Amino acid sequence: MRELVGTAARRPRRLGPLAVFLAIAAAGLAALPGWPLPWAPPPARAADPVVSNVLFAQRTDGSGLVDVTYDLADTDGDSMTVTLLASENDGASWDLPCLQVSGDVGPGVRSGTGRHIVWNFGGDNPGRQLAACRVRVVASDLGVPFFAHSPRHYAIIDWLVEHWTPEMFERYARADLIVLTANYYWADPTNESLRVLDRIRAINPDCKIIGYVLGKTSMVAWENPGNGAFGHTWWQRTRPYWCWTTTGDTVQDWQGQVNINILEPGCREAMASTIAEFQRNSNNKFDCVFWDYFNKALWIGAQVTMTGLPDLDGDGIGHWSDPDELAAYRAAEVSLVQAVQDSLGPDFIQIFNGQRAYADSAFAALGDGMFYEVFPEIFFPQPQTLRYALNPAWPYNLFRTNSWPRSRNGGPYNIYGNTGQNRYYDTTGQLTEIKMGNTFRALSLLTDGWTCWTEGGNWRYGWTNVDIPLGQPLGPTVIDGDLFTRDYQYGRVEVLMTSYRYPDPCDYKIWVNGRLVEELAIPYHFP
Ligand SMILES: [Ca+2]
Ligand SMILES: [Ca+2]
Repeated sequence: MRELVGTAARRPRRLGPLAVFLAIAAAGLAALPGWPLPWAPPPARAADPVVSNVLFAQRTDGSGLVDVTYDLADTDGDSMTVTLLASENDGASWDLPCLQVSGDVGPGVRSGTGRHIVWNFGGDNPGRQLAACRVRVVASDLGVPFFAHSPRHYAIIDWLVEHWTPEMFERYARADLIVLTANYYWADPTNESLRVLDRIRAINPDCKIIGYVLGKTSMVAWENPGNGAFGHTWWQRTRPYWCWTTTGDTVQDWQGQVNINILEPGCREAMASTIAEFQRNSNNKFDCVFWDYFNKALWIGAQVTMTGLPDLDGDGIGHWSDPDELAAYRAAEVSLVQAVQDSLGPDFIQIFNGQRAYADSAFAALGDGMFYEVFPEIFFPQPQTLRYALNPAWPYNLFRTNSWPRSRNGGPYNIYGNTGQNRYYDTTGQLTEIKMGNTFRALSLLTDGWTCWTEGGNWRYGWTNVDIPLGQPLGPTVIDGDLFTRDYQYGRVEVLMTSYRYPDPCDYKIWVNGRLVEELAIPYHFP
């Protein structure tokens, strides 16, 4: 991927009937290195595409159309995917809508001089007058488009991905936050030499990359050194702290995982120091850890069997009816988070999975965000789950919990995710998958949360088909009965709860500058 910026000249030219004018790129082109842009070019490969001579000019016929020309070269002859981006703030952000484009843009663009894009600026930005504008042309020879999206709250959670290709670096780098399983990146010979995290950051320096770690268990499979050096070290160092039941059985809360006793200071020390040691020694340095997970008490998956009751303090009283043990368990979670902060500093982000942070503001404030797993099925009372999540009168609503975590590290990072799949027959009789990430995006636009996409394994709902920029919010969400609306710099989002009942998603609409660009109102969807 390579890109260049057309430099705006200070020669605004007023147009006719549309009352739209736009600064016109004169000649100057800017090479990118050193520019404070959201995306920097990745390390050069022999056959990277090269974009040059980006120029643009608005037609003077009153049509509002802008002609963008550029030269495109790829020495190994790849077909390229070209994305046009625009900025009205001198490149501080690139979310000025440029959705209505034609010509040498999108997939299938070949090398050549004088490539030509027609941008319907007047259609995308009716009535807007700009004294200065910049455009960027981004070309990928790996088939990846780089649309602007806003707010910059797109997350990918992929606990399964382990093997990387050049195409994947570009595809994943479109997100603003990525959660990856730390054991696949710390001390893994292939991924250490690949420097996976640096490659993602080379494309998107603003992307926060988070290492998934365990908050209260060890993987049984990590006894085998072949399943990862970090995991095996974790297994060895926490082996003395396995949890036992009242009848002497081992405690498991999920298949393949054995619980470790975080009530023991030595166990917490082993966990925190192992995380800190591998983070410091690895080429793949995460911005943070994602803890899986912290609840107020142990929760045992239905598929796990054991005899007796978990008894972490060994007093013969089962976990759930032992007030001292429950208090100690909650205190141990706090100590564990503080131990990691003591080792890696307050700038090291910590995100909590699990239901404790959803309802405990003091605990949430120890970290930078929380993950709403299986959202909104878990925690929110069914079947009116989202009605609670968006109700300001309900104590754990998303507007309120988003104010609990720290903001010093760019957060809060409250992430809405669900790996399930939901389908319906649309108005044409076609079985259609609801892209839950798109639905969660509408909710994120209201609540300043993060919409979550996952790829790989059985999590196949992929990336959004509607990267659409709205710019910055102009104010808080306005609630009028079942209708939730919020205005943005370049558009508006509307969520309607009237026919909502989980698992059916809520209806929503998104406009860009007065034009409807996205709608879900089952059985209808657009686009
Ligand atoms: Ca190429
Ligand atoms: Ca006990």
